[in-house]
This record gives sequence, C-alpha cells and structure tokens, in this order.
Amino acid sequence: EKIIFATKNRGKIKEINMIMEDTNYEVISMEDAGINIDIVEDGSTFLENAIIKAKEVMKIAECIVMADDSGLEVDYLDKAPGIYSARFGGENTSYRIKNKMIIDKLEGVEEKDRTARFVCAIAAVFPDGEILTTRGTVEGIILHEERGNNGFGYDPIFYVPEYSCTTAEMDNEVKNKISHRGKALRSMKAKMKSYRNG
Ligand code: ITT
Repeated sequence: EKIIFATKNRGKIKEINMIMEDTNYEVISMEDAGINIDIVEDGSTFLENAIIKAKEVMKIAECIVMADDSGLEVDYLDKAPGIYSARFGGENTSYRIKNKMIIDKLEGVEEKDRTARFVCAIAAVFPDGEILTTRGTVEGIILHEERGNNGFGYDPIFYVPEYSCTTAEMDNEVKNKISHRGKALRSMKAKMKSYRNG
C-alpha cells in the first residue's frame, strides 16, 4: 500500500524509507508522486504544521499521506530555532553557516547550559479523514564546532552524550534507532497497525 510522504527534504525521505522498510507500505516522496506544491507552514507547533502539510497534500492524493515537522530546540535560546529551524538564518542559507550562527550565539556558554533537543511530530491522514499523530525527541548538547558528514541539517553540531558523537557521526542505522524521527515513526507504525486492526 502506498503512502505519500509530504516532504521536499531528501534527508528526511532517506531516513523514513529505512525505518519503513520492514512494513508493507511503500513510501514515496511528493516528487515521485508528481506533486509539486508549496505549503504554507503557518501553525504554531510542530504538530500543527505536520497536520497542515499532510492535509494539504491529501487534497490532491487518494492514498495515506504522512508528514513530519521537525526541528532543533536550543534551551539557552528559549527553544529557538524550533519550528523555524528550516527558515533560521534564511531559507537558502547553507547549514555550514546556520550551524556557525548557532555556535556563535552560544559563545562563552558553558557545557551544562548548551542542552538542546531534536523534536519530530508526524501526522498521518487517511482517505477516510482519520488523523493519527505521534511525536519523538532526542536530547543532546550543542558543540563548539561541526563534527561528522552523515545526516543533514543541524546534525554536525548536535552531540549525543550517550553515544559520544554527533548525529552526523552516526551510521544511519544508529541515528534512526535513537532519533526524534525514528522514535516518532516507530510509534506511528504501531498506531497505524492498531488503527487498521481495530
Ligand atoms: P519539509 O517541510 O518539506 O518536510 P523542511 O526541511 O522544511 O522540509 P521542516 O519544516 O520540518 O522541514 O524543518 C525541519 C528542519 O529542522 C530541517 O530543515 C533541519 O534544519 C532541522 N532538522 C529536522 N530534523 C533534523 C535531523 O534529523 N537532523 C538535523 N536537522 C534536522
């Protein structure tokens, strides 16, 4: 069964495909579904935005539509960039620069105050109108420099103490095991299973 994942972010699609591999669902990107629309993400929470994205694509789709809204919350910055993570520093600014901007904002801030988390909300909208939602987080600290080349976005500055490395230094399997997106998507798989069997 087909699921359209309402995202234009290739990093997300790659992770999502790996996590959905063990299901009967075939996850396809908006691009592969031939859908090219710009969605205004004007919600005030990750969850609202995930629902907005999924519903918008559902207007022109006939299968299940799923969407993820995610981002980085830096405690010292009052949880910024948060839902503005993609837009932070400018939509077309490279992550090398965005990461540098976060590092600069935390200049002189000591280790214990550099806490942060990645948050992911996922919404699945079914053709019958049902909406399922889940959320996942992973805790970390903001490094003083970038480390690692895997993953995407803010991964090079997000250090996970339990694994002694950044999410950009992890293999995909490890990142998916501990990440906000991995957790939210695995809960979603479970919710979909009981919704379908219920
Ligand atoms: P879509 O809306 O098309 O899905 P997007 O990249 O704009 O793509 P979001 O609005 O959800 O998606 O913004 C998420 C941003 O948060 C993303 O661009 C990254 O900057 C950051 N982010 C989310 N998950 C991340 C992860 O696993 N690793 C690093 N950065 C992440």
